Amino acid sequence: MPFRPRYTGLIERYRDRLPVSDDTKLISLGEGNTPLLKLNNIPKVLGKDVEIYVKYEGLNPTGSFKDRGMTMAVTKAVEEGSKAIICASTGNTSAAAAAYAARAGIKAFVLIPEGKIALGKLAQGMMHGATVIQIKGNFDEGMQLVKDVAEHAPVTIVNSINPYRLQGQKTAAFEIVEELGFAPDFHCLPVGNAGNITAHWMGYSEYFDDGIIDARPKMLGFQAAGSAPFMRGHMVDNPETVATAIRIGHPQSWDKAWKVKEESEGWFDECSDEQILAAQKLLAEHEGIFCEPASATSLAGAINELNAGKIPEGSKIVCTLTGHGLKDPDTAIKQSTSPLVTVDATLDAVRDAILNNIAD
Ligand code: AN7
Repeated sequence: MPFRPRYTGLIERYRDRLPVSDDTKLISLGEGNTPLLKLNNIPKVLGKDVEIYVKYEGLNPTGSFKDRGMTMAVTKAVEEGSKAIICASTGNTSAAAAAYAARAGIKAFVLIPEGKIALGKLAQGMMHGATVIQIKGNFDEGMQLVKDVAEHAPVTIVNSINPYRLQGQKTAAFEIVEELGFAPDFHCLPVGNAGNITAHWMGYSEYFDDGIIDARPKMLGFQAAGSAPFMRGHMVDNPETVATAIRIGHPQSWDKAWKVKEESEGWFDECSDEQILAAQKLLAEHEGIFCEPASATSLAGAINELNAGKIPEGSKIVCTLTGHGLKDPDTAIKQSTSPLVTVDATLDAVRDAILNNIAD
């Protein structure tokens, strides 16, 4: 029997809505088609009458939503004859770039802020054979260096300033609409460079313009309080947050994101690191869903807006969980309060460990 893959990726699925031709060779790892899960327990824990759905983008091939954009960016880079790609990254973009470059048989160069990327993401970049360049600086400085160096070397930039990235990422909105049968009232996203919120709005708008949905969601963008240029109204030079994925002070899609806010009648807000970690834990402990800290910013933000009455009860909310929790095991273990019990390898000791903990 011939090999017939069950699912061949988002470009194949949405071919007529993406900039590819019949002859384009697709570089794919079977990305997209991620679960949309309705939260069963958290609304009860919060005491709120709301429908919250999470789009679990951590189940993409490299563990984040970046794969949606990267399959498009690398497909087009290869089509245009490029032999090398480059990006600056807080971690997930570099992991996706490294993997898709390996798949395509081209080179990847990734610039990351030294000491400020989660362990799993570093492992991915190195394992997929990218040249990992750690800089003694942050993402924003890395991004500027990438733009400068791309003028002097034969490399294609695959950060979200590459327009094909947002084209790929808009497909997340298509999937949500097809699964729900409507657009949610509110769509909550973590915001770093603001590429993803822009891409989602493009997707919803395309379906709206084609009459597939009759309303679009209010787009809510949430930032970590220490890295919140959209809240400050200007760029931030020394961003800090436990959510290293969104430790970004100079968002690349600044103008586009303000436009999304205006057009969708949405807004930006900020979450403290404590709120972000609490939301991450809430998802893990009450729903069995493990996302990385940055991703939990979408739920942390939704909870804040519900508590403030800015999202009314009865609303239908989608939160994008952008990356998998396994990306950042260090932060997870550091904040876990679950019992880790070490005992002798005897029946008595193990029985006691169970009896001591069974009451919780
Ligand atoms: C898990 O990898 O910018 O607002 O270099 O990894 O589209 O930037 C990561 C961003 C949210 C923010 N959640 O998305 C990078 C990078 C996770 C992320 C974001 C990122 P944008």
